[in-house]
Amino acid sequence: MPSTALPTTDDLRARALTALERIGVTVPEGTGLPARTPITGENLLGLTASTACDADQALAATRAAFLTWRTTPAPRRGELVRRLGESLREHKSDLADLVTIEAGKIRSEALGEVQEMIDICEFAVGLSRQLYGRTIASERPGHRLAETWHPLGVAGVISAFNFPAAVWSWNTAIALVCGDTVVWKPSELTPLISLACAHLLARAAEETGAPRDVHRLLLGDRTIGETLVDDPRVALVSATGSTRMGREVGPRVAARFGRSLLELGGNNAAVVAPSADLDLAVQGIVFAAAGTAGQRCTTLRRLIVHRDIADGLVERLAAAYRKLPIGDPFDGTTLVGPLISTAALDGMRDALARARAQGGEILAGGDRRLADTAPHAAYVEPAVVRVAEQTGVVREETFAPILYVLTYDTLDQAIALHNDVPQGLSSSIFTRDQREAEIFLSAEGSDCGIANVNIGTSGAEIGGAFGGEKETGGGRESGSDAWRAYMRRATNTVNYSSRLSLAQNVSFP
Ligand code: UN1
Repeated sequence: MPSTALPTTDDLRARALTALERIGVTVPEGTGLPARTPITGENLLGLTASTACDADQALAATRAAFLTWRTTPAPRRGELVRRLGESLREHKSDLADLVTIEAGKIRSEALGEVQEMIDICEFAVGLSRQLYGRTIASERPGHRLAETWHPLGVAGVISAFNFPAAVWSWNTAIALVCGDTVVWKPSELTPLISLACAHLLARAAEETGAPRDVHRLLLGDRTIGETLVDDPRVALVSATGSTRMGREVGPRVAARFGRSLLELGGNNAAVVAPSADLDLAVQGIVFAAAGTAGQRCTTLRRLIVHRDIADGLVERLAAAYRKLPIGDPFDGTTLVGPLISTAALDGMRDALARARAQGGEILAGGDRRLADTAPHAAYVEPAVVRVAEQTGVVREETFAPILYVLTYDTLDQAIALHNDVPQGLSSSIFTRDQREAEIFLSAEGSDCGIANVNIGTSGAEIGGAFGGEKETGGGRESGSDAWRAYMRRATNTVNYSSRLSLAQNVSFP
C-alpha cells in the first residue's frame, strides 16, 4: 500500500518548475489564473488569463498563418508534426510529471498519455502523404470526376482536464497536417501542461520553418471558449467535455454554419456473459472502472452481468476494490490517484446518496481517504454499487469512480439495458461465445461509437476513430478517416473533350 504521506505543495511546485524549465518554458507569472494540483488540492503558481483582446489577436494571427500553411505541401506540413513528436519523446518524463501534478494521474497513465501524443504524431506524419480523395467514374465521355481535400481554416480546440495533453494532440497533429491552424483553449485546471505542449510546438515550428502562428494557446475560462464558438474565423470547433457543454456549443456553432466536432459524456457499460473468462474480466473491469480514478470519458460505469454469475463476480470485484492502493500518484504502487477537486468528490457522494435512495446497495468503497493529510484534495475509494434497475442516477454520467452493477437473463435484455442510456461512447462484452460477441458488435447490438470484446471500455488506441453517438455528440477524432472533419471536400468535374455534354442526358442546344 502507498504510504499516507503525500508530497507537499512546495515539492510539487519545485517538480513542476523543474519539468517546465527542462522543457524550456518560462512561466509567465501573474494573477487571476491559478495553477493547482489535485494531489494536495492547493495552488502551485499564479498565471494570467488571456483577455478578449488576446483571443481576437490569436484568431487574426492564426487566420493569417492559415493562408500560408494551406499552400504548404502536406508532406512538408508533416515535418512540423514529426518534429513535435520527436520533442514529445525527448521530454516524455517531464511532460508526464506535469500531467500527474495537474490532473493527478498515476505515473504509468501519465506516461501513457504522453505516449498517446507521440503515437498520434506518428500517425499524422504518415497521414500527411495519404490525404486521399477518390476518382469517380463519370457518365460523360471525355470527363474526369474526382474529389479533392483542402485545408479548412482555423480549428478551435477546447479540451478537458482529464486528458489535458492527448486530446489536444489528437486534434492538433491531425489539423496541422490537414493544413489548418489551431487555437487551443485547454481546461483552466491544467494550464502548465498546456504551456509545455504549446512551447514544444512553437519550437518545432521554428525549427522546421513553419509559420509562427500555426498554433496559439489561450488560457482562461469559458468566455475564451465562447469566443472560439462564436467567431466566424473559427472554421471548426472541436470540443471535448460534458454533454451540458456540448449542448451549448453545438447549436451556437451551427447557428453561424460553422463545423463542430463534439466529444461529450459517456456512460459506458460492459456485458459479462456466463461463458466469460472471469479472471480476464475482473482485470479488465477494475482498470476500466477504477483506473484514472473514474475520470476518463471512456470509464466503465455500468456492468451488466448474467444472473448466474453475478454474485460471484461482484464478490471478486469488491475484494479487488478493497485492495486498490489509493494515494500519491507519484508513488509507484498507487493505482488510484486523487479526484480533480473536492467538487468532484461532492458529485460522487451525491450520486451515491441518490443511488441508495433509488434502491442501490453500496458493496465496496465510496469513503473519502486522506482527508486529514490533505483536506483540500479529494481521495476516494472507488465504489461498486448493486442496483436492481437502471434508475435515474445510473443513466447519468458522474465523473468519478462509481461502478453500477445490473443483472440480466437474456442477451436481448442485456443489449436493451446497455443501449437504454442517453450517451453512446464506449462499450464491451466479455464472452467466449462467438455468436454473442458478434451480435453485440452488429447493427442490433451496442449503439456506441466504440464496441469491444474481452477488453474494457477505456484505453482506445489512436489508430481507430474515437468518439460516440447520441449525447456523446457524434464526433470522431484521432485515427482512421477522422481527418476528414478537419478538411473541406471539393468535387471536381474536368471536361478534357472538345464537346460540351450535359449530365442526365439533358439537351440544351
Ligand atoms: C477521454 O477520456 O477524454 O480511450 C479520452 C481512452 C483514451 C482517451 C480517453 N485513449 O480511454
